[in-house]
Amino acid sequence: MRRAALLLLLLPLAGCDGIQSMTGGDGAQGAEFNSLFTLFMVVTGVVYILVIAFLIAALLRRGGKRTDVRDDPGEGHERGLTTALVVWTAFIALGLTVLTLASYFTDRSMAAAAVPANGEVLNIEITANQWWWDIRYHSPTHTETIRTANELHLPVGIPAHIQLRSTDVIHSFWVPNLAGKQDLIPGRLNDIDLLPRRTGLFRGQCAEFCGAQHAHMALDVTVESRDAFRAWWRQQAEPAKTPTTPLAMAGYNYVMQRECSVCHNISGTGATGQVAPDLTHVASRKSLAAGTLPMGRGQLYAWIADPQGVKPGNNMPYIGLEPQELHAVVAYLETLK
Ligand code: HEC
Ligand SMILES: [Cu+2]
Repeated sequence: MRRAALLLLLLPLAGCDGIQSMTGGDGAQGAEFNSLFTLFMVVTGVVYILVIAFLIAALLRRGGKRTDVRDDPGEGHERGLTTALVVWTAFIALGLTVLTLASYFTDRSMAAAAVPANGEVLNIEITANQWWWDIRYHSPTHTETIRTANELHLPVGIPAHIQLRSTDVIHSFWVPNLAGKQDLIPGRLNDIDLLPRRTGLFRGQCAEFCGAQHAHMALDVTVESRDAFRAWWRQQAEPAKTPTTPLAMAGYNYVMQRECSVCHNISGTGATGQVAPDLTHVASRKSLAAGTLPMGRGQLYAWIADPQGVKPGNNMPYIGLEPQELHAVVAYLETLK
């Protein structure tokens, strides 16, 4: 029983590792913050232990005996007490000064991490929706923009400046491996800076309760080399390819002629909807519906056949497709690499 309780206590620590972890220091801002957090823990921990130690010492000394308050403990005792109080106050003042200075310098180095030495910075715009992330990348000159959803690609060592908006309720952008949280608030522009320090796959998660599917509002984050990032950018900037098989072609026709194209955008086609995830390269992503399902043929079938069954309450309606139409639509979506 005791052992089970102990194991249960340790359970939250399982969250301290891997792709969604605050302790990895995979981003400059996150690492800075972790050092500050550790310093706060040490200083406040020492103060806490001292206070408790003095309390216990006082209780033991009193030894349960009643002492008469009128008993004069003597002048030496009073002087000792004064010295102790002065030392204690100085100790507290020193502790607070250390924490204040550390906060100030952490703030400065976080700001410095957002400003690259060579002026190279990535401009990204994220709009939160119930319950998915709409993501736009602007080229340095803002002449070219690519749009994707629920996935972030970041080149290692290059600061990313991200503007954050919301179309409906308050959400919170959080990639624990890289940095702290920042809210996305309707009618307001917020921002956050990231500086990834190592390559890898991470998981972001909306961190502000935003409705029934809040838990299904995740973000795949890929930190990669500059070359890999450039290749990804080039591929995302391409319009969708025209399908080559008859089945995929039938799916293309269905998507263009039916309601899908009213909500979804597919670059290079007549689908220009703006209120749903951009599908131009949907099959190149790692997951579907903001991390609800991994990307794959079976999951595409499941999603298109019954989006409300997979993610109840989300803003894609059930569309009654005939089996042949479903085969065709999935075959077309799979070509959108
Ligand atoms: C009324 C608007 C609307 C219509 C019509 C619609 N969708 Fe969607 N679709 C959405 C929204 C909103 C989402 C995001 C849902 C979420 O993750 O919460 C979505 C998500 C998707 C996704 C997953 C995208 C991703 O990156 O996770 C696919 C694929 C998709 N829709 C395909 C289709 C197809 C094919 C059709 C036509 C049969 C269609 N949709 C019709 C609104 C719509
Ligand atoms: Cu949320």
